[in-house]
Amino acid sequence: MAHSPMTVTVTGAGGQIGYALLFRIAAGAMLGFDQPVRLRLLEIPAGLGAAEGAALELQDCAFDLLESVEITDDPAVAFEGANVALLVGARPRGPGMERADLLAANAGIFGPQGAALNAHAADDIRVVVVGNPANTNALIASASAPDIPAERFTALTRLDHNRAVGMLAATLGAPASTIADVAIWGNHSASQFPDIAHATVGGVSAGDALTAHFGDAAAAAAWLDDDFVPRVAGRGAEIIRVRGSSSVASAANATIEHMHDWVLGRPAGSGWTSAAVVSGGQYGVPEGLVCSFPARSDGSGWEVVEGLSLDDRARQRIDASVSELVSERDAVAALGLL
Ligand code: NAX
Repeated sequence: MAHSPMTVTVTGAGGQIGYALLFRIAAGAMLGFDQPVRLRLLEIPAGLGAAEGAALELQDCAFDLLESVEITDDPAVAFEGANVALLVGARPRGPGMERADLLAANAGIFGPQGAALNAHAADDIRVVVVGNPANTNALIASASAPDIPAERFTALTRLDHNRAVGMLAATLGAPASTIADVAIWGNHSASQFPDIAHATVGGVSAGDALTAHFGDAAAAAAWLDDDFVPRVAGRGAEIIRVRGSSSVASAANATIEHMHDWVLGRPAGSGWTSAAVVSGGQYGVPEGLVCSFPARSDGSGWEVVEGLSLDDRARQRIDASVSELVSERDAVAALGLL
């Protein structure tokens, strides 16, 4: 039986990541190759021309699944009946901008967008925030949407997850498809903790595979602490340095995978992934923070993978990232924005 169309709202649709997202969504990569979509593109006035240009190109693709494209600078119009919202547009850090200024500027975007989602989105709305600071922006949007369950607001750490998988695969010379159960904990920032303690490579523990690769356990541990963790956490800056521009295609790909797995479930036997979801207090993370955890989805919702053992090193790194999330939340609350 044919599916009824789903409405997908993309904010910042005229930007770089927007351009890399729209065509794959319209082709079916996000919601299924049999799922018609209606696209709503939200931009600020300065970005409307770029969004209109993308819409012309979407028309020129004549996608079978694309029912309509609507472009607007009004969040109420953009989120009307939305089933899926990808919140990509955000205020970048300008010269001399302090962290509090950045948080406040983004609260001025994500607060009103949360309120518009609350008033206009469909009952089954699912939101992923990509625009930085993504975790706290998701918290702000959720706080402004009291009628939408907090679990429907997530932030993107799938890119960090994929970076960790890719780096492990490249180091060990193993296909990425053989790597399972990597985890990203904490904030989508330099404080995040990419964790391979429970990961496997072709069914073998990643720790054992690294020990074999580096010759002994101490060398493998040094690589993890001095190379892997900082390089995954700093990969965005590395891409800017090498490419001359920030991550775009990989960010769009991760956004599509996050929403695909949330709506359609993860493929059987594929293990867990990472997603920033509202904490229910798991692993001592304060309730209500939007924090990255190892997470599973069967298509009904994200479920944090519980019961994993954490050694002292992991505990310290997770605590450090979570305390950054707490300080972001407190800074926004101090401004009266939560
Ligand atoms: P661009 O500057 O190319 O595009 C952003 C677009 O958002 C612009 O077209 C702008 O007009 C629009 N915009 C700004 N305010 C808006 C508002 N209130 N409503 C609607 N649209 C608005 O940036 P791009 O490279 O696309 O990156 C977008 C965001 O993703 C940035 O905040 C960036 O930091 C963040 N990222 C997050 C990642 C993650 O893993 N969570 C990784 C990639 C990326 O760095």
